[in-house]
Amino acid sequence: MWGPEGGPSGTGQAAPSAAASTAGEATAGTDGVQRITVTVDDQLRFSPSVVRARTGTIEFTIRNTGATPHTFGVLSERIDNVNGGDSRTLRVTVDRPGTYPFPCAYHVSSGMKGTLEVR
Ligand SMILES: [Cu+2]
Repeated sequence: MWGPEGGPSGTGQAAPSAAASTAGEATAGTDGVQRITVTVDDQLRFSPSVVRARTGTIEFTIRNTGATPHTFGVLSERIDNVNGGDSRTLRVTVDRPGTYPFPCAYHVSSGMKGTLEVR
């Protein structure tokens, strides 16, 4: 039985899997490296799930605030494992504008995949 706010036409909260994708912009430091922190947790998604950057070197910090381990891979670079509570960094240099997926190898079949958009 649906609660007072539930049901298909209810006004209750959306299911976690229906969470909208979020976008973030990598910010260039004085050294020219563009940096962004991507948070992962037990929701099996990247936040932000869309990372925007310019061509050049991009440094991702993957911060796992949950308990579930994840991986992070983009182009030919990869962090094999980020345990709960850990942070790991990965640098990648992108020469060409384009759209590059960054899946979690453990959970890509559950939809855990983000996108790097390079312009
Ligand atoms: Cu994962």
